[in-house]
Amino acid sequence: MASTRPTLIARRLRRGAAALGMLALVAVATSGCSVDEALRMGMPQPATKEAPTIQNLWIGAWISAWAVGALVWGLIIAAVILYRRRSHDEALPKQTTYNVPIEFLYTVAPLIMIMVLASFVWRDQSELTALSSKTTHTIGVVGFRWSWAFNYVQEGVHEVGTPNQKPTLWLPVNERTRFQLTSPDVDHSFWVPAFLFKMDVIPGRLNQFELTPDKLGTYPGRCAELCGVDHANMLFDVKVVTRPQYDAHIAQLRAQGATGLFATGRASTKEGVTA
Ligand SMILES: [Cu+2]
Repeated sequence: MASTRPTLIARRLRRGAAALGMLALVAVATSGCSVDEALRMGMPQPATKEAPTIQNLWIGAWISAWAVGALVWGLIIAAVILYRRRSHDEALPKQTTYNVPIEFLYTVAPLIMIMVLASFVWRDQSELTALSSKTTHTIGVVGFRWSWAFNYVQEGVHEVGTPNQKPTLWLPVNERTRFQLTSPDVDHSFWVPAFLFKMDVIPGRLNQFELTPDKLGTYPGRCAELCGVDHANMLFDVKVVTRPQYDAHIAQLRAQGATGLFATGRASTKEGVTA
């Protein structure tokens, strides 16, 4: 005796789900990602105190996208299987048009989804871009065609790179640092992937943010805004070190004569940036 239709459909749906699961496993296994990386959805290991907030927002967005995707794909696959044409002489079923409640549903449901996602972005972005009233440590970042200069504002020394010689920004670990971004020429974007954070560097504007690097190490950074012929060479490194190592590096810069601050391209000094 053959199985009844509902059990047959259930079995096919289960097989389909198992095949999709296997496919996802193979995709992760062959992508070269470790399980840890796959769980972070491709984000690098976070190296600041604030980075987990960004990582959670990213993972949360993926989970909700997958949940919505699974619901939509599930409904499509179920409809294809349950309402498929079963014989050649089967008539076309009654077509549904101008169904106001359904049209209302698929207008309002995406709106609600977007509003929920936007509210999380709003909450985290406000927290991440808030500036503390008292900052102990300030770095002036100057993005120019085509490299970077880093001004150690309190210490009064600087470091400048060239397209052939990438500069290194030294930061003391576990100290909240304010970054002041300026450009004397065109738009650039200051991006350190391990900080899970980037911000545009705009001529005539002062963009600021604060982060607390909390893991010792050297992290690559780059310009994330196509800015001209040598954009690809706007590379730099960030070295997160202990306070004594940081002080030793500052003393070394001073001994090399890299005193004073590199020109930021801004005329105004009211936010504390020296032009
Ligand atoms: Cu650039």
